[in-house]
Amino acid sequence: MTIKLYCFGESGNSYKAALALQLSGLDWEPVYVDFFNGETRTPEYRNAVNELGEAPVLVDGDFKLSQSGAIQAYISDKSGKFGGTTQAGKYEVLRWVLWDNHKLSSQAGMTRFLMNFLPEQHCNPDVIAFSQGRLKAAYQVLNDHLEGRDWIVGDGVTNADLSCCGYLYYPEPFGFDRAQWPHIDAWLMRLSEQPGWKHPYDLMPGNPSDRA
Ligand SMILES: N[C@@H](CCC(=O)N[C@@H](CS)C(=O)NCC(=O)O)C(=O)O
Repeated sequence: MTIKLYCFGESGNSYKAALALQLSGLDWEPVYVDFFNGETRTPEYRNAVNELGEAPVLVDGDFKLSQSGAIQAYISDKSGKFGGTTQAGKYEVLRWVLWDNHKLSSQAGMTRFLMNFLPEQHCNPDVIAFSQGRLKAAYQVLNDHLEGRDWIVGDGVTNADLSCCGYLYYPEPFGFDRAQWPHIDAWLMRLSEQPGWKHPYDLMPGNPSDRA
């Protein structure tokens, strides 16, 4: 049965799940979530799709799951890929996924949203500067970790990579300049060379140009 992923192109959190599905080789298809017209806030979405009011959501037959990190773990269990190859490696992958969800992607997603998708009158430059400061510290951690390594954990792609990259391929400015972080830059390039890799706007429906 084809796995469905509720997602939209602008969503880096959705991208983490979509990319894991895509690279796993599992049979899947996207279901477009009209986030920018408020779909995730409707009672229908919360009742039928996700009580948390978020994308992504994976549906595999009768099984439904939200939270990109949980979805990635499900994909790993089903495909045997990206979850880490040893017991210690599995915890190491989980450690980086949790770090990403807290320190990297949540900040990057919010900063990108404030700088690109929110009407200008609602943007607070102090909030943006604060978030960018926290992000800089996160980029430093990731860049330092990637020095001398191809992948975040072990010697192949894992959910640690598929999580941390969630917002880093997007073209909209949010203060992340790949050229300033050479080890992150090389790692993003390496990941984009994996067979089947696609950019978020090519992998999921929905693009800022739809609203232009
Ligand atoms: N920790 C969650 C975050 C999910 C999330 O915040 N998704 C955003 C889109 S990127 C969303 O649906 N937000 C809806 C809202 O805040 O109303 C995950 O990793 O899946």
